[in-house]
Amino acid sequence: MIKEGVDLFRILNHGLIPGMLDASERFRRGEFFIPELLMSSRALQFGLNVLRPLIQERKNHKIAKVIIGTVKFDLHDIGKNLVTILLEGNGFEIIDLGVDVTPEKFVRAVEKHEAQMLAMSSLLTSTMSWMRFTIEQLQASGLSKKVKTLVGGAPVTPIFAKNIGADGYCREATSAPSTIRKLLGIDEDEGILVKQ
Ligand code: B12
Repeated sequence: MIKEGVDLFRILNHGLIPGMLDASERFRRGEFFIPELLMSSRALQFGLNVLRPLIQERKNHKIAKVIIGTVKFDLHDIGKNLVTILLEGNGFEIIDLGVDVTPEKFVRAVEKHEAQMLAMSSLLTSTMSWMRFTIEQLQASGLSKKVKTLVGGAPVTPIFAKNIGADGYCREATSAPSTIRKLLGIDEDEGILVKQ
C-alpha cells in the first residue's frame, strides 16, 4: 500500500487500528484466545514500525505531547499500545515508556518532555495503586499543575480514577483521543484523523 501511494493515515485508521480493535472484540466475545490476541498485537507493532518513520517524516503539526506507559510490576501492553496508535493517528506526539514503569520514571519523563498529558495503563488489581503513587509524586513535584492525567485498563473504574485524583478515565481505547482533547481544551478540528 505504501508503494502504491495509499495515504499513511488511511493505512493506520482503516487497516491496522480496526484490525486490532476487531481482534480485541473477538477476544472479548470468546472467539479469539490469547495466542490470536498476541499475534494480532505483534502484527500491529510490525506494521507500525514500518509506518512510524514515514509518518514522522511528514512532520505533521502535533496537537499535544502525551507520555504513556503501563505501571510498575505490570507487563500487559496490548491495550496501552492500542491507545498509543489511536493517539498517534489523531495527531498527538507520544512518548511511550513501555511496561513496568515506576512513578519516578513517569515524573522524570513529564518534566523532561514538558508533556501536557500523562496516560497510565494497569491490567492487574495488584498494580493499580501505582497509578495513585505516580499521581502523588506528580503532586509532590509540583508538576500536577502543568500536566493532566488519564488512566485506563480493565480493572480501573471511574470511581477509582476519581479517588486517586486522576483527571480522566476511559473504558475503551477509542475514546482516549476525544477525552484528551476535552481535558486539554483542544478544538475537535485540530485533530488530523484522515478524512475519508
Ligand atoms: C494477554 C494477557 C496477558 C499476557 C500479556 C501480554 C501483553 N504483551 O500484554 C501475558 C500472558 C504476558 C499475561 C501475564 C499475566 N497476567 Co494477564 N492477561 C491477559 C488477558 C488474557 C488479555 C489482556 C489484553 O491484552 N486484552 C486486550 C486489550 C485490548 O484490552 P485491555 O488491555 O483491557 O485494554 C483496553 C481497555 O482496558 C483500554 N485501556 C487499557 N489501558 C489503557 C490506558 C489508558 C490510558 C486508556 C485511556 C485506556 C486503556 O483500552 C483497551 C482497548 O479498549 C487478560 C484477561 C482479560 N480478559 O482481559 C489477562 C489478565 C489481565 N491477566 C491476569 C493475570 C493474573 C496475569 C499474570 C499475573 C498471570 C501469572 N500468574 O503469571 C501475569 C502478570 C504479568 C505481569 N507482571 O504483568 C489477570 C488479572 C487479574 C486481576 N484482577 O488482577 C487477567 C484479568 C486474567 C484473569 N482473568 O485472571 N497476561
